[in-house]
Amino acid sequence: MDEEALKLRALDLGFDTVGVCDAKPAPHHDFYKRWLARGHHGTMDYLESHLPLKEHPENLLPGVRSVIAVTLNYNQPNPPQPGRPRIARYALGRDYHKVLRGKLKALSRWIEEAHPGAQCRPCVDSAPIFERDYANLAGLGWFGKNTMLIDSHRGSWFFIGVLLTTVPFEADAPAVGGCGTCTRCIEACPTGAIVFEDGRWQIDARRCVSYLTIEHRGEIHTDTHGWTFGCDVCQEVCPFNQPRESQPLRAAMTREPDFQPRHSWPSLAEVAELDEGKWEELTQGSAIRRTRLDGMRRNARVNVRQEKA
Ligand code: B12
Ligand code: SF4
Ligand code: SF4
Repeated sequence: MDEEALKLRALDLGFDTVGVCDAKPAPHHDFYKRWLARGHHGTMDYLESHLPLKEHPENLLPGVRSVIAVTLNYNQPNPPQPGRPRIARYALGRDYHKVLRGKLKALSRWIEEAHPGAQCRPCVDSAPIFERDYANLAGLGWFGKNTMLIDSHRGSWFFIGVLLTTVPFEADAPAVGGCGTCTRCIEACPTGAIVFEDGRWQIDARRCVSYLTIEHRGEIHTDTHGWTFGCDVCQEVCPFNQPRESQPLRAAMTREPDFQPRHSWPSLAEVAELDEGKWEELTQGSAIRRTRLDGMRRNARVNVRQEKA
């Protein structure tokens, strides 16, 4: 099938970039294993139980030949509002799992119509696959010291989705690039979560504000530096995310209507005491649900305490 047609279809569906790589074994599975062995995943036990499945996309779709990787920009202005919850940009609008999955399903249908008998499997975030690695192999970006996948022209404010398919498409070349001598994210990270070990910069999730406010259960004993859900500091400071005249796509705003903010949140003091009904209303169809009501209340309490200190 014509790769050109596939890519045009993906762009038509609203994705910002698309690339293809062969369905080969995960290139950095051993590094990931050592990252887990160091305990950097904290209590994200699902990452450990996914370990064997992550070795090869064949484990997710028998007969898979190609991995189609896509990106979708979620960037939008997000100035801090004193006294209100500080929510990372990726979670301001509709849950990205739903948005990307819907578009990837439409792409699957298109492939399956052209190739009767073909099989496809969309993966967004929660499937056991190294999304950044396959997106890198498909030419969509390289690894920054903050571990984000960075597109030299656009920056890193994008989600990644992958579509596994039994149809063989011609592969693109992997993306190349690098941070050079820059260390801005490492200096700016409020909790020192970007650490150099095992020959690479990586995140010790146990210190990362994003992990603490979203994935961690139980009390938070450290400062979350004003963040109530997620954290964007290591992207906000990255030079690849600063607007630049010679790079018109860099730091561009999202074109996805579903990512527009859905609600205006009540004050931190109110969020700290939020009831079930209001929580349901505020988080319907939103990725914020991941932290659960008790997590969001806890995060707001931490913010209130820190504002007073
Ligand atoms: C677990 C997880 C987290 C954890 C851990 C983050 C981390 N950096 O590992 C926590 C909760 C902290 C987190 C936070 C965030 N996350 Co997150 N997360 C994931 C998830 C589910 C798995 C990531 C993973 O495998 N980590 C394990 C470690 C070992 O990965 P790593 O350090 O990046 O190492 C890889 C590379 O360095 C490479 N590598 C290793 N050795 C070598 C050697 C060479 C030479 C090279 C070139 C490469 C290489 O291979 C390694 C394995 O993949 C992915 C979705 C998915 N299924 O992939 C989303 C994902 C990475 N997250 C995403 C986002 C948006 C975020 C946040 C921005 C959300 C927020 N605002 O709060 C933050 C950013 C924090 C940060 N700086 O990473 C996006 C990233 C998009 C992008 N442009 O990169 C993803 C891809 C989800 C998606 N579908 O869009 N996340
Ligand atoms: S998301 Fe925040 S806490 Fe986590 S590594 Fe980036 S700057 Fe540090
Ligand atoms: S801030 Fe600098 S070091 Fe960090 S990811 Fe961006 S370019 Fe790389």
